[in-house]
Amino acid sequence: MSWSCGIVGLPNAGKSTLFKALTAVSVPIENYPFTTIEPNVAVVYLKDHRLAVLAELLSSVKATPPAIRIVDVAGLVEGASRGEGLGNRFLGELRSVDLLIHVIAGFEQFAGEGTDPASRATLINLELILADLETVARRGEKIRAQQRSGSREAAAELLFLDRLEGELQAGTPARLLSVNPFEEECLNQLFLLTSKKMLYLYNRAESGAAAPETLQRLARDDGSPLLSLYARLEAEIGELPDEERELFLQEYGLQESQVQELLRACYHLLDLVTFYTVKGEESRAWFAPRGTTALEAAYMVHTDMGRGFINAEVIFWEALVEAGGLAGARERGTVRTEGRDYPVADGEVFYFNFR
Ligand SMILES: Nc1nc2c(ncn2[C@@H]2O[C@H](COP(=O)(O)OP(=O)(O)O)[C@@H](O)[C@H]2O)c(=O)[nH]1
Ligand SMILES: [Mg+2]
Repeated sequence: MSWSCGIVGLPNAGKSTLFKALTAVSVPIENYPFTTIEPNVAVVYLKDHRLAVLAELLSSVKATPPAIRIVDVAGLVEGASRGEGLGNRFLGELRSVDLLIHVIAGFEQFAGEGTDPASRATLINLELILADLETVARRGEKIRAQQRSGSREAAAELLFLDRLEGELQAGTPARLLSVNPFEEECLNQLFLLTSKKMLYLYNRAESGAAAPETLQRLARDDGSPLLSLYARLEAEIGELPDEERELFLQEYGLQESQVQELLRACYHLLDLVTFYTVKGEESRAWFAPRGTTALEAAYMVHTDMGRGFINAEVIFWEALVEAGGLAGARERGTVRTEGRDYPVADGEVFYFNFR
């Protein structure tokens, strides 16, 4: 299972520039260079200092950090929701992502046009809402037929669809709706674009002005985080050899590439936790949704581990490091044995026992 973020925004907002920056700053590791699946899809690895410490302690030959898929969703323009041009294909691509990175240009080229960044962001949000309204209408037609044959559940869903339609028409993204468990189920089946979490990314000008108040307000009202970075600079940093990168960052007064910060923000927004496994010569970090059980984690690592799951030996990564390894930790009694329903906590190392 892997998580993916789709980059959306108006043409020339800097989406492809950001995509380039993201792929270039991905952690270069042996046998796992960043993988470009398609020209606009890449797998990037996140830095994880805990994994680095673990891998060193356990003398792992290979340390595999967790990955996130990035999709540069070109072509989301006005009219995309009506399937104009390549609209349909791109909306299809969007449906499969877990989170939207909404890029808004803040550089001079756009400033001259006199449109406010917030109203440009609203334009894209509107396209997403229009696409969702179509989805809701299609579902409504299908359910109405069922209702005529007397289904009570269909009647209840129709009631919800009506409310949903009204909210979308009023400009409210589906993720902001409060829903009961039944409605949540209805919503999940629709795979709406505005159900996805969104992160606003202000592609700031070189001068480094912060995002304007209007955009800050829009993000706040939306309940979504707003970050700002300079995409072109980040893409340039990505092209530098490692040894020059450090100097370049210092020159700009940056601790590290802000792309890592962006990826971390995505990670938090997706509400993931990180767990670790050690197998033979490989230490590996995994992302899992908060609340994932030990059994589900075992399945993520290998279907055989899930199928034959007996239990899991679990230890917090720091305790493992302090004990100098699993044998030492067992002696100290800091390794716990947990069953299938144990919820994975962030930072834990799992040794699965299976038959
Ligand atoms: N001045 C400036 N130009 C940028 C910046 N980011 C992107 N651009 C330029 O804007 C144009 C469009 O960028 P691109 O990433 O292709 O936008 P996309 O259409 O959203 O994919 C290109 O000529 C970029 O070089 C930036 O931060 N500052
Ligand atoms: Mg582009």
